[in-house]
Amino acid sequence: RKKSTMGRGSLIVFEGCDRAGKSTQCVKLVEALENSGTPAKLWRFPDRGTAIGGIISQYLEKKCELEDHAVHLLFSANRWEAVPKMKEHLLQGTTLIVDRYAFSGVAFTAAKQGFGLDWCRQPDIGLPKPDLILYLTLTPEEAAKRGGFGGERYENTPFQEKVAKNFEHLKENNWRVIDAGKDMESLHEEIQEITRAVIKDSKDKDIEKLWI
Ligand code: Z5A
Ligand code: MG
Repeated sequence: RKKSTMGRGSLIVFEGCDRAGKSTQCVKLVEALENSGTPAKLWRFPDRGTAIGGIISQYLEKKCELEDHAVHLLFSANRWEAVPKMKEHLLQGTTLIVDRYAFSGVAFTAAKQGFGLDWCRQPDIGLPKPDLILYLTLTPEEAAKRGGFGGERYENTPFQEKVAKNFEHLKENNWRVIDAGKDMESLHEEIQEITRAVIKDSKDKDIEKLWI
């Protein structure tokens, strides 16, 4: 495996509530990094393009029903199946900008009846640990201004409120809370500044393991 002499890439994760602008900012960030000569690649979970991701997609679109524990494990498996490729990119010096990760996995399942944060965390223990989590927050009123909910599973206010509470419990010191109510460009500038500092800082560090 080729290791970059420029140092490794960073693992940067976007998390946050519905319509916060994660996908929008991920795309803009990858573009800005690449334009300035920093190798970067967009990644997203769930990755609906794999066999496991196909089942997840059907579930989210309400085309099939799955037992809650089982679907939680599928979301986790969908991350684990990506790990070899992710590590390869990181070691070759490419920064990965990831739209949702294990934190969504935990926050969403733990919002269901009968699930605790601790059980939900178990299958994702040991995944590559992000160097930075950009947590985009938006009030329900601001979210409503960005259009209504889509038709997918979980897209309703009471559920999203529980999810937001769960995210609060998962925060650690590598999280940065971003007020996502600002305009796209100001957000983009703020996010770029934070991200570039982290990329510089993590170049020579080992990739750690999540929740270990
Ligand atoms: N899920 C799970 O249960 N377990 C897991 O392990 C994982 C996920 C990984 C699918 O996710 C669902 O899977 C999700 C969590 C669950 N369920 N929910 N909810 P997804 O990532 O596919 O969800 P999505 O369809 O991408 O929606 P989103 O993530 O909620 O949206 P977003 O990416 O944060 O926002 P956006 O698409 O960038 O922007 C939304 C709209 O606002 C759009 O019209 C933009 O043009 C507009 N926008 C964006 N930024 C701004 C600003 N700054 N101002 C004004 N308007 C803006
Ligand atoms: Mg999105």
